[in-house]
Amino acid sequence: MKICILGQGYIGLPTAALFSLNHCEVIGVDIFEDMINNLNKGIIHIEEPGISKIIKKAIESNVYRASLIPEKADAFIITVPTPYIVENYSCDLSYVTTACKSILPYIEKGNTVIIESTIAPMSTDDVIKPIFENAGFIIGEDLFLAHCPERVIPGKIIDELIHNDRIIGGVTPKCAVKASEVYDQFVEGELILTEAKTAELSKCMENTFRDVNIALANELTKICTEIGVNVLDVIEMANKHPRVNLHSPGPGVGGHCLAIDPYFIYAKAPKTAHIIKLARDTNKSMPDFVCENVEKIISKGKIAILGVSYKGNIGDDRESPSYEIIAKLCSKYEISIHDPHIDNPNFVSLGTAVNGADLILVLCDHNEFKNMDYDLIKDKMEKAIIFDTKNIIKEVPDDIKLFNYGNLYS
Ligand code: SAJ
Repeated sequence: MKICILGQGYIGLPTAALFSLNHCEVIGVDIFEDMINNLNKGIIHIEEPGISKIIKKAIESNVYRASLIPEKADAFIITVPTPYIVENYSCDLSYVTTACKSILPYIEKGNTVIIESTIAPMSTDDVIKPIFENAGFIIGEDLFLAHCPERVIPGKIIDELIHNDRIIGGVTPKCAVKASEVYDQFVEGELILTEAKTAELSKCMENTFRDVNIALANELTKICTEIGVNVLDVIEMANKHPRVNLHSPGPGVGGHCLAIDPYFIYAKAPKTAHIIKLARDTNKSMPDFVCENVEKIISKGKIAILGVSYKGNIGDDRESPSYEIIAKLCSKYEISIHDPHIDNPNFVSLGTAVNGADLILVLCDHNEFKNMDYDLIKDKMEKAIIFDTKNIIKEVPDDIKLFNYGNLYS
């Protein structure tokens, strides 16, 4: 089977890697020329375990090629970004529709087109299907169109692409069957056939579920700080209940998924989706909460920011709350930034970041921050104080003061 994948980012590239490992010929298309040239040399732009080795092998065996232009194939998979439109929170389908239009010269009768990008409910039927119908195709008869949302977690993408169950939302039942034949090449989880609109809303709701639960934990943190209870102890105790799973509070919710997808549902039913919007607002308020508490700890001086990735152990800083926190703090404090997973010429080593700092502000749960070189920190800081917003530092030497969400009230 020949597969053409549009978008070679966090989802498209690992998906291309797995098809190429499983006897398919894969063309990976993207609009960034440098990325395409690098990919063809085996240079990978994302930090994700396992991908680099598979892509290098696939290039050597001529089963993977990156290109700026699509080619004829049996199946086309769209994995391009879907931001939200700031004015009304609706799903910006422009990258998806552009990608769909770009394959029109290459698709032939019998082909399958799959949208993996997260999209608002009804997008496939109302917006994407007409693009192919207007080009003369009859969906379900001579072209098969489906929405099959990706559900993988960065850091474990290869494993989850293979083992997670997969929702296959066909525009018609035959479209779903045809799309499932594509994933059958490598997916070992269950392929669950349904309608496109059900697949769209299921995917948006999965991320909304997580966002709402994180909001609950963040709200609990604010309540506990207000009334003087250790929120981390409360979460630990409550989670001993067999049917309770409070999530972890933090400095906010980042990434290209949870911080965006709930809005797609909200925009469809703004008068009804109260909890969904409130959860977004609560999570978006966390950078302010962090800054207010920083000000209670130190009123001036230098802050060493540790971590700008949107979550631990990945090199992805899209929608990271760290940037909002930095923007708010930099008018009042001197800021230095250290992140071992992000390549940025303005970022510095741990030693340089903490040198002369009055506060270390941990904003991301990279493993490197869980147990740091405390001798170095004590050496470089006059009075070592750490504020850990991810609650990952369990123990520090007696002469280092550690704040986390559990003791902000003290
Ligand atoms: N976070 C918390 N507290 C928690 C869990 C996460 O504050 O208890 C924060 C993280 O620090 C991060 C953000 O939430 O800033 C998102 O991280 P995440 O690990 O929850 O999720 P993503 O965005 O990396 O991946 C999610 C996953 N969705 C669900 O778990 C329902 C993944 O399965 C999806 O494929 C992905 O979104 C996507 O692409 O939609």
